[in-house]
Amino acid sequence: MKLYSFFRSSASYRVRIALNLKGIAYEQAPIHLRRGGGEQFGAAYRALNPQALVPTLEDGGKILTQSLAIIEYLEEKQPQPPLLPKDPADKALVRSMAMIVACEVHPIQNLRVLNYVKKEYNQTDEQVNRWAQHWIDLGLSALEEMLAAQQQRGKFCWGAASTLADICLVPQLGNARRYGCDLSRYPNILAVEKNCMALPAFIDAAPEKQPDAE
Ligand SMILES: N[C@@H](CCC(=O)N[C@@H](CS)C(=O)NCC(=O)O)C(=O)O
Repeated sequence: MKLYSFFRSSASYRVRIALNLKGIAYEQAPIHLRRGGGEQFGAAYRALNPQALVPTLEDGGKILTQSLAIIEYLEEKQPQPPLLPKDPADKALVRSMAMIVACEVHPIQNLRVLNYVKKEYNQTDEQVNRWAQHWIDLGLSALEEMLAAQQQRGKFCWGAASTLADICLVPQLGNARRYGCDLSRYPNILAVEKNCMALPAFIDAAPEKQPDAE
């Protein structure tokens, strides 16, 4: 498998964690999101991913985009270890935690959104950071409440092994720190992060460990 990704991209980071958890070997094709105006906008890459976003996964000639779709593909192709619980209600809970990050928080603090806010509305870097912080804090506060409400929570967002929820959460925390969010307000989230970051699958997927890291 070949993963088109950028070391600092949290959506790419999600897929790297999932591949590592499942023990699937892959090569990386780095796409630099800033160099030369952004390599994601090059014609060759856009032919693979018309949205001009990373990640893209190539598997035996098949091209897959959107990190959650890619992770669900990996889950179906190689079910062990599972990244989603079996029980439908538990599965919905895990997906809902993942979607807080992937559908509500991440899309509105993404590079292209921040660039648009900055240019179209003449905002300073500080104002743009405040925009990012606002949406990240809104999502993390909800997630923190959901974690606190689970009476029998294990070491992770749900249960005794990492799931799709952790895969989405951990990379988002990197973004949160980059934009100056105060994470001390989220003790349950920080405890989950600590437990995840004790696992090789998460450690090896970290941005600073990637071949294109700066
Ligand atoms: N929903 C997409 C989001 C992908 C995405 O936003 N990728 C970012 C990096 S994390 C990107 O490629 N940004 C480039 C840009 O904004 O121009 C997914 O989960 O794959």
